[in-house]
Amino acid sequence: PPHPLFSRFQDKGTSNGTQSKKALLSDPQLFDTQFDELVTELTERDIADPALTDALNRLREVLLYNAPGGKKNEVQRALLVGWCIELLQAFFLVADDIMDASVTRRGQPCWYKKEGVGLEAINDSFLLEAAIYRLLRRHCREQPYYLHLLELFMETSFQTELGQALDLMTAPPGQINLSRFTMERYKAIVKYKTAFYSFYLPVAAAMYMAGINSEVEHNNAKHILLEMGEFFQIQDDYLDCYGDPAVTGKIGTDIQDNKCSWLVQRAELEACYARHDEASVQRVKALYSTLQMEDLYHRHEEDSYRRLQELIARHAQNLPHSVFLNFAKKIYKRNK
Ligand code: DMA
Ligand code: MG
Ligand code: MG
Ligand code: MG
Repeated sequence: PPHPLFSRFQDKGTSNGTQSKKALLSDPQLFDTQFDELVTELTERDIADPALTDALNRLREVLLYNAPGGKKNEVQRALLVGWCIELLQAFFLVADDIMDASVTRRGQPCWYKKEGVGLEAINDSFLLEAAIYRLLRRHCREQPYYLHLLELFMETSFQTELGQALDLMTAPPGQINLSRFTMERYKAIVKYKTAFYSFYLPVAAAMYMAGINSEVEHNNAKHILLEMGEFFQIQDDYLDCYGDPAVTGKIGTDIQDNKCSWLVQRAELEACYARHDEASVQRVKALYSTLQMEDLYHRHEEDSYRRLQELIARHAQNLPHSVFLNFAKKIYKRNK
């Protein structure tokens, strides 16, 4: 299914790309069409020896009689649950774009920005959410994992809503106070608003459908996926500023919205600078290194050396240049 991990950036809904892939994956007839093609591939294309005709006809008969049927239902249900995750994402995004005063999403105007929609989009987001539970009920009610999926979707929604609450209350319009933006707060926001629904949810849903219910297994998966989700949101913050809207499909609003974005690093300095404990010192150094201070310094060193040589050439007319150049050589590229 169209994996929710990618849909925030890649489902531009532009011309055809992702949309047609989605249609293909959710259409039972196309699933059967693919099977027909596989049968042809196995029985006609690969082997050309006419002596095998009878055996290949036999293979064809065996395939057609035995392969379709059972498993396909599970695949169809897995695709359905994939769509439910897409609906959950759509539900959050329609509301998120209103709250973030965004302009575009997936390469088109945000739903609430459309002529005649406006704040009715709030109810539309509720409709998208309701659709999830109707689909799950219709298609999965008899399955042993039905209750697990229901609880998973509800719990994930709650976690995401808590994350959005943190995100919004950390960004009060017009009130600049960078001390609100701590790394601890940042991590909590992104874990709850993004990592659960974008990363843990799809894998957990698949695990439940495959009958993997153990809490230990789920916690192991969660451990990895939440970490991945945190990085994903850091990328989202980076792209909000540096991404190309033609590629991301959305115009960034984090600066205007006073958001606690990963790019706002001053609070980290305020928390750790002028402190004597080793952990604080290391956090400042980590910040320096993400800002590529080493590169910056070396570039400055080169520039400065070049400028000085020019100065010496221009201004040291009576004294020998070596007086200055020897001095310069002593300090440039020094490491002690
Ligand atoms: C999105 O955070 C979180 C949810 C729950 C939709 P965001 O506002 O940074 O996302 P985007 O950049 O896609 O608007
Ligand atoms: Mg947003
Ligand atoms: Mg948001
Ligand atoms: Mg964003």
